Amino acid sequence: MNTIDLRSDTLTHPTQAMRKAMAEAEVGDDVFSEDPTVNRLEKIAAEQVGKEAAIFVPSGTMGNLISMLSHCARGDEIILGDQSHIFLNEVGGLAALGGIHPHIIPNEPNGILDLETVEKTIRSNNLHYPPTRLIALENTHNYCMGSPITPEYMRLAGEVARRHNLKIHVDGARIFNAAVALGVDVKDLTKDADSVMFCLSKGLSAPVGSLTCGEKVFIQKTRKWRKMLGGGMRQSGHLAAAGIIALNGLVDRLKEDHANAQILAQGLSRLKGVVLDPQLIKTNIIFFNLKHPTLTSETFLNNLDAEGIKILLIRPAGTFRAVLHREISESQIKRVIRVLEGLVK
Ligand code: TLP
Repeated sequence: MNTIDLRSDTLTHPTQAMRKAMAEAEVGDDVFSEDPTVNRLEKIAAEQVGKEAAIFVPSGTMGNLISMLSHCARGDEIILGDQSHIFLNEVGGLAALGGIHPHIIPNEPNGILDLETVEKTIRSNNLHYPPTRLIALENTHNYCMGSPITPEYMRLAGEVARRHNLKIHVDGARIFNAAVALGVDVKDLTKDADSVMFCLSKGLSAPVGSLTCGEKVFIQKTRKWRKMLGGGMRQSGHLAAAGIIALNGLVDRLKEDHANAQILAQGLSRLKGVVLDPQLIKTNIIFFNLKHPTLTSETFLNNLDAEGIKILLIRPAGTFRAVLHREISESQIKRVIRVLEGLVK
């Protein structure tokens, strides 16, 4: 039985073309900035998101952290959403390692931060307050149904930031999903941001790595932080080679994952006890609640597991996540729906 693993798009394996490119990559020591493949990947990444420079890092978490460390000093404050990955899932690195104060405001259901609330949250110049330095946004917004954030919102957020002399960082782990879903160039989603991190290792299927992009001077600062955190890699061109294949060939196909997510969401929404509005699903991430009279979360997961289907339990009270990716086909989705129909009667 083939496992249908819907826990995350991080589970994707490298394609054959990636494996070949990785094996054959021309490499050097990247700490000396002498790995030609890493240099090429960084150039392509910067060009694609419309920034001056980029840095290749081992993970999205490190890409976000070095961005925050480079924008802020100890004691500075960042405004970010209560559902953001940085706040929920990055081990509090900004506070633990950066001495940066997170000022949390609620995410709207579609992942944005209400800009009036942001503006009210920005600190005035008072002896008692930490200085607000940065607004951190997330696109697509993982925990808000994978919602894509629009260029128009980014433009308005940029206006707020500039009015108050703040920077904007975008956790764009899945920003290419956002661009594909909205039918816009990714640059339209990044031009109002000072820095953007995106991942190669999610829907784009590369085995390892993320990029942080921004102005040259900013990226120089991030290099120092990356080194301090132990992220100075050596012949990392072997990894970067897969990233080049991803950026040059695997972006457009993300729309297949979005279409499959829609099929699964429609199927799920018809099941007894499942709470989900499929219209809210715009990319590859589905969150749903199970409120079934007899089926517990644990039994639900175990029964699916016995059928070779894996989804992620987010909250024991019955919130689940399913993420579509390159290794899940439409026929597998249909099988998942059939199994679910048998289970949730
Ligand atoms: N997200 C992972 C888990 O950590 C939850 C996933 O399976 O979705 N930003 C966003 C929006 C993310 O979703 C993730 C990973 C990251 C940053 C961190 O990336 P990595 O895992 O490469 O450190």
